[in-house]
Amino acid sequence: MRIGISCYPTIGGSGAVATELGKALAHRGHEVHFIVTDVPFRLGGFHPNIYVHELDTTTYPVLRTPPYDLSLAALMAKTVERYDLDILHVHYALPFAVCAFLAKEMVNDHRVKVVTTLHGTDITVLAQEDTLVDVIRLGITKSDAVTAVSQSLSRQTHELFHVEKQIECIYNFVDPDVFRPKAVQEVKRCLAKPGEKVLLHTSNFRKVKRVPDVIRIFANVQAVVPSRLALVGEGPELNEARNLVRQLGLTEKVEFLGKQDEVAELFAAADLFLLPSEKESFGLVALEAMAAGVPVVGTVAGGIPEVVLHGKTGFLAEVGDITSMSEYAIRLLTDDGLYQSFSEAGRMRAENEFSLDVQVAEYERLYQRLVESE
Ligand code: GMT
Repeated sequence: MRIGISCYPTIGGSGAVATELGKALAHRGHEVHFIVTDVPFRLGGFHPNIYVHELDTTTYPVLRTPPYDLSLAALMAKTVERYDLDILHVHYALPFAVCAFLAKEMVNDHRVKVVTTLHGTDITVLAQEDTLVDVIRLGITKSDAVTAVSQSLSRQTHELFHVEKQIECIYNFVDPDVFRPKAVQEVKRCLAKPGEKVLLHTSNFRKVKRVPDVIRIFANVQAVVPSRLALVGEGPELNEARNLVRQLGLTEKVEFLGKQDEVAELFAAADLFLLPSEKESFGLVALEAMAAGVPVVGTVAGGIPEVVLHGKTGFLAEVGDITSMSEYAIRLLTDDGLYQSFSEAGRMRAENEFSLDVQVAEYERLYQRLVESE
């Protein structure tokens, strides 16, 4: 098949999923066209069967802002026509589903099918904006198929947007050959002293991630278990996080690593992953941790319980329950037998339920069904 993919190419779960999906589809012999504002961060080197079409937005003094969405829709339409695309798969309702709808209108007679994958904040956060609800609903209803990355997100979309459309759940995935347990002594030495445990958190440091909870949990843990905290990523709450670390006197024990493209080795070097989010449609980072054999301590928010099995591959508590999460973390880090069983169960769950091969085949089946539905 010939498949167009649009996503946010910057660091973030949706961009990572869209890019890995594109790479996997290309590897399976499909022709993949990324229609994007920048080269996606996870694309890496050259891949046969992959084409990148970068957006060049028009500026003109009369236009107060460049008409980014319209230019993107036009580029989608051109790419559909030029490469005779079968599928246009967009990741994030806003603006991509609406751009894809416009593109389809522009190429009126074309049989291209639009698939929209909902990733989370497009639904759970932007639905709070009255001005955007109708436009997101339009994108959803005009798509030929809509998928969500968890059952929880699919349910929430129905509740918030009152759409009748079927929203199929196709879970996110991980490449178990990339994210796997491995001895990474050098990385570990950079993060901690011998005998210390490494706690890891990676995110875009937005409010919903509750990074201060990560730091407070770590403060409790390090008082009992010799340990360090590695924080990966950056975003609006970064300064607040730095201030809190200073206030709690933890500067020597917390490492701010900033944005990192290659995180598989960091996961492999960690002993525990913390994800205390208040909103999380799936929690790709939790899955990556499990694939690396690292248990997760987090919250029951959104789709996290569909990924992390409480009492088997991690421990989950209510949002904001720092005390329980600290106790769970200490329990895991001080009980070798329990730790080993969680580590193995997490790895096995990632391989069996969420591996790249399993979930990419789900998308292929969906595409095939749409192409044959003419
Ligand atoms: O987590 C973020 O804030 C980034 C966001 C994104 O759009 O890239 O992540 C969302 O999509 C990921 C991939 O499907 C999910 O794993 C994240 O749970 C989801 N984030 C939220 O729902 C807050």
